[in-house]
Amino acid sequence: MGTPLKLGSFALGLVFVFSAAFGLGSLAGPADSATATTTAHSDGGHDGAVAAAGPGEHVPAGLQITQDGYQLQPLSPALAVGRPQPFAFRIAGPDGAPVTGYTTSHDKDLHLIVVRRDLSGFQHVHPALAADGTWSIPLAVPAAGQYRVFADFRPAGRAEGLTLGADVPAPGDYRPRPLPAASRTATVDGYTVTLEGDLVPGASSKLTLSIAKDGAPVTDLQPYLGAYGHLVALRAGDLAYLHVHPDGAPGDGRTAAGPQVTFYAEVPSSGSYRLYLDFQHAGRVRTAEFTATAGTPAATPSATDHSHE
Ligand SMILES: [Cu+2]
Repeated sequence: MGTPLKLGSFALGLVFVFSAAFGLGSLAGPADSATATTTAHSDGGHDGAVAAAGPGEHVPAGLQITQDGYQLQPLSPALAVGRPQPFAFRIAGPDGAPVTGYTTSHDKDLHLIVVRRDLSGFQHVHPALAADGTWSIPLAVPAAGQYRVFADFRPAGRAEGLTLGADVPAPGDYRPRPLPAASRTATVDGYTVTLEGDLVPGASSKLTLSIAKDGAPVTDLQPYLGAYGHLVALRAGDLAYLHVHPDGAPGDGRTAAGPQVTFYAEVPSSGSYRLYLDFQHAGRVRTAEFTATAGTPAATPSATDHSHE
C-alpha cells in the first residue's frame, strides 16, 4: 500500500478521538478485568499496554448480538434485494423489555450499519423509533448474501455506547467478492479521496483523508451528523467494528471544512480492514471505501495473538 508514513508519537497523546463504541481503550491502565467487563467501554487513556492484554481481553465492538444484558433482536427475517422493504428490530434491555430511551450521539439515537459479510454493500442509515421500542426503516440491499447489521447506540442513563451485531440474510445466489486490494485512493461520484497514514495495531493511528472533486481540493464540506466525516472500519474476517469520529468539530475555530479530515483510529490487531468514510458535499452524503492493512504490531508481540479467541 505504498510507502508507509511514519506516525509521530504525538498521536498517542490524543485520546479523545475514540468512539465509545470501540472499547479497547478500557484495557489500558490499572483497571482490572472485572471493571472492564461491567463498564464495557471507556475512552480512558491508552498506550502500548492495550496490545498486551491476554486471555479475557476486551472483545471489539460489533462481534456480539448481546452484551451487558442488551440484545439486538431483528424482527425481519431477511433483507430485500433491490426494492426496499421494511427492516425492523428492537434492542432488548437487561430487563428483557425493548429499550425506548436513548441518548443522542451525533444527531441520532441509533446508527445502523448494514454490510455484506464480504464487506461490500455498505450502508449507514438511521431508522425511526416507535413508541414501543421498535426500530424500522425501508431497506434494500444491492445483492443477495449474508449481511451483518450493526446497531450503534447508547441507552439512556448508560455512560457508554454499545454496538451489537447480527447476521441477516438476503436470500438468493450469493457470489462473494474478494476484498479489494489495499489502496490509498478511492473514487466515488467524481470525488477522489486520498488516505495518508497507517493503521498500527494497538496504537492510536493518525489517518488523514483528503477530498478532491475533479482534481480540485474540496474546501466546503458540509457537516454531516455533527462532523465533517464519519469513519467506520471493519476488520476483514470477522467484521469487528470501529466507528471513529474526526479530530475537531465544525465551528470549533480550528477545524477546516476540507479538504482534509483527520481521524485517530486504533485497530485491535494486524490484518486487513475496510474503511468507509461518509462525507457530505453539495447536499449529498457519499461514502468512499478503502482497504487498509494494519502492519506489524507496534507495541508488543501479543497484539497479534488473537488465535485463542
Ligand atoms: Cu449514523
